Amino acid sequence: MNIAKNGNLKLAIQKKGRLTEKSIELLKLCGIDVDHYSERLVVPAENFPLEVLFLRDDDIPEYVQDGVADIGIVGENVVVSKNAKTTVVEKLGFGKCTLMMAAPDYVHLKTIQDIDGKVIATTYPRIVQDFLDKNNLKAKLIELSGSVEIAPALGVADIICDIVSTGNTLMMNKLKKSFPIFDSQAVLISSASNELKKEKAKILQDLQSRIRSVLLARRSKYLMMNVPIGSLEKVKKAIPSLSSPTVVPLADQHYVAVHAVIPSNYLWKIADSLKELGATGILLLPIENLIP
Ligand code: PRT
Ligand code: ZN
Repeated sequence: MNIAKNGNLKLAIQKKGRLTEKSIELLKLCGIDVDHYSERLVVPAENFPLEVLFLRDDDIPEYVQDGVADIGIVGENVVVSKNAKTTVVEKLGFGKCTLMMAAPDYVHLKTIQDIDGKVIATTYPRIVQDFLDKNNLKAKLIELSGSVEIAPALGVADIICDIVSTGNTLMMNKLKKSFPIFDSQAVLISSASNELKKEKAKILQDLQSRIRSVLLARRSKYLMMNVPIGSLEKVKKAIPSLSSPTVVPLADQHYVAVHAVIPSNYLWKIADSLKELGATGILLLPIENLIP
């Protein structure tokens, strides 16, 4: 692979899979445009000192560990299962899934102890073995690279331990969820042994603060409403504002407009009290970016 030896930060993301679009979208929200429709494996960002390497997700932890890429975006499940020397720099809040034990109806799996002595098919033997050790259990692991859910029907294993997101795949294969053993999401990783040169460390710092702003914006909403001036102090107390609310005078002197950034989903907890305090025209808007 011919990677330009310029001072740009090298970010590895999944070439084609569940995390690809979301990774590109996150960069876009950070103001960084990457053309990912070409067949090139290395694509320079258009407006940021970044080269994006498109790789199989399984290879990303090792490439980051060895400094082929400076940082990478990959599922936490892959990071742990590859056991590469990398550090999680940021949890990214997408690609959420759970590694879960599941069994056919005819297998008794009510308590964790029922796992003892079973044959378990999985793509993640390291994570499963860790779980077994922590719980003092013994089981035989069969490592499969895909289609884990058909292993019980084929008589290859008693139960499986696989990634579940909606649960549809388990249902279609007549398997029942039992014990969640690992919650995963996409994470930003860097090498635990290769320290970045000063220039690159600065670029990473800039990228990280942009990512943090995007994540903060995702967890927040912009609340706007008109409030009777007599209730203003009580309304201010009711709002769990991330910054102090902005109060704007209105043509009608009995009312003021109140704007505030609040955590997503919080409005439903306070909507009734706001109405009781006479708030009208309550409007909640998404925020694209939020620089703290
Ligand atoms: O080709 P490459 O090796 O790069 O990709 P891949 O096929 O190994 O990975 P990919 O694209 O399937 O998943 C990338 C990452 O997305 C995973 O490592 C997880 O961190 C995350 N992720 C999130 C998932 C899922 N959700 C998911 N549902 N990874 C896999 N699945 C599979 C699961 O294995 C099972 O077969 O989807 C099925 C279950 O989904 P539900 O929705 O039916 O429950
Ligand atoms: Zn993979």
